[in-house]
Amino acid sequence: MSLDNQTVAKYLEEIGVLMRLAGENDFKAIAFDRAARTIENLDEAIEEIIAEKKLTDIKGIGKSIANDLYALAETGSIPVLEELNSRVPDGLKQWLNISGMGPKKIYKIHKELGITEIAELKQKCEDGSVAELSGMGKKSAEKILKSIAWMEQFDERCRFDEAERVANMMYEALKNVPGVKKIDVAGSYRRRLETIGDIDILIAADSEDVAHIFDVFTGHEQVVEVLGRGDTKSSIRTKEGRQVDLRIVTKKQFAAALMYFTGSKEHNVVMRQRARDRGFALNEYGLFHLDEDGNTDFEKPKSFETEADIYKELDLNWVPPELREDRGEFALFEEKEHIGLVNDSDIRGVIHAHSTWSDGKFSIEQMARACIEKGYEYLGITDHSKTAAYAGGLNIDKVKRQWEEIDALNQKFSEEGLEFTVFKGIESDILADGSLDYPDDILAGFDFIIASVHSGLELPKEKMMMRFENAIKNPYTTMLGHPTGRLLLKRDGSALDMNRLLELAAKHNVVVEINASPWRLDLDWRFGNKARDLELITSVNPDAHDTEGIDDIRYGVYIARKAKFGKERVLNTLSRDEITEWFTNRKSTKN
Ligand code: DGT
Ligand code: CA
Ligand code: CA
Ligand code: ZN
Repeated sequence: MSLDNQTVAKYLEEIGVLMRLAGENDFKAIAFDRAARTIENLDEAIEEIIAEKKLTDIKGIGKSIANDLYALAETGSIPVLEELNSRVPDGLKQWLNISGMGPKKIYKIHKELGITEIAELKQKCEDGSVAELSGMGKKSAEKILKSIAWMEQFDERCRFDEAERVANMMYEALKNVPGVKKIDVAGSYRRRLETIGDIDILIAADSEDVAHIFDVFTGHEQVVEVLGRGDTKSSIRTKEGRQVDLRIVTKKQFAAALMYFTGSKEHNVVMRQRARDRGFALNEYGLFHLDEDGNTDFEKPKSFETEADIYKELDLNWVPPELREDRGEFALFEEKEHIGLVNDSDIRGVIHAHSTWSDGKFSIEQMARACIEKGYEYLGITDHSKTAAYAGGLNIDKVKRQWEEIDALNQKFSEEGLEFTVFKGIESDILADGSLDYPDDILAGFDFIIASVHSGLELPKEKMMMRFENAIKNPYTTMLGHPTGRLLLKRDGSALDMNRLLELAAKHNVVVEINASPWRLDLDWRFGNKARDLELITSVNPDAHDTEGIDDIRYGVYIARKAKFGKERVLNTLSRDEITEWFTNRKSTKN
């Protein structure tokens, strides 16, 4: 098996978590955490070090962990992990999905109340038993209940990135099966919705190939349950608990079926009405003439090859799937062939990234070199500000030393002939009264400032709006970070009057980021029309805490498209020179 550093780190991390769930000495667990961090940040490939049996040469890796990893490389498993996995009750592992529940807290409740299932935990929170435990209290019990409710409510949905893994896996498994003429993923996945219910795959094939294709689908190694199988549709559940629907149609029906199963339902309703208004019936099988009684005349199909052909028949240009939500796309595409949505390749630089100076996993130089490798022209580094002490926020002294490091780094890049700039940014907390986290003379030293709320997210709407209004009016604020603070399927966002917030931002020339982390995707695309009316500028920001996190930008681009942003309204589509000038101008025209 191939073992990259990330994979090995994940194994070690899992051992640390399970040890705590098993109530073992924290020292042992910490050793695994630390080894995981070390290996993750290693420049050399861990696989080679394992092969050379030189693991104990690495600082922080003792003999015992080294032996665990040798076993992993040889046998594909780690005995201590296997043992922990069988010792820790499965029910307890589920508790980790409850937002705010760490393994130590879980073990404590489990041990003191003798329960292992989430249903039991719920009951013990309700009857007051959890509140009575030392270090807990009524508030904690209520919080746990709320988190469980959240979890249950959203159990049936998952984040886009989770769906993407499953969708890609099934797509790859099916695309080359004999008889598959066309294949596409439809549904909310194709519309790039931020959370996905089930995954809808569509295949075009002849009827004699259907049974065999369904066999491959339901027999896939990741399938744990076949939910149903008919002549044209089959549904399964994967190991991760995701439902996948596969529909097989004829090649002739494919375009209509793809459009139908891409949805959204709301978009389809309007399309069907447009068809009727023009004497047609539109359904998943195709476009047909209506007979004199107004019924679908299946004998009289209208021919078409592609989705675009169908749209054309209904006096529309092809609507990109992201926009099919009945939110103004019909008016736009009656007129225009396209509306110039931003693309992945338009993004020229990376804004909003953390380094080891605060809670990131890599140095500024490592982050910068990763950006260079990925073809970007600049990196706007934004570690946390001083109030975010839990995330290693920078005091003034550290800010100044970071600036020196960035200056030196830019010097080094230019000596190496690299046309790359690291900009001095900060992710400043928006404090309780809406002020930023440093005195003005320090704020003035940054190239740009992202202002974000990280505490007091649950304040009443008026209070939150007051904070944001002050932050927006602060001349040093360049952009707002993750405006609602939501964590998808985990934590609700702050109560905000988003329309008013966007109006204020536009008025004061403040950019509102689309935080591209698949956990956030915040600004919500549903405010895209408002943003468009206001000519608001966004920036598609990965909020990267490691080099891999930089790639989250593409999720942000999906959302920016869904929110109808064109390249001209996305800040980090500017080139290095352009954005240097933009930052300079922004600073000199403090409003
Ligand atoms: P999801 O799975 O909840 O994230 O959202 P979708 O949009 O993927 O919904 P799903 O899987 O129930 O159905 C896929 C598409 O099929 C949906 O977007 C539109 C179409 N569709 C399904 N049921 C209906 C229906 O009753 N009426 C109409 N007009 N379209 C439907
Ligand atoms: Ca779906
Ligand atoms: Ca479905
Ligand atoms: Zn943040």
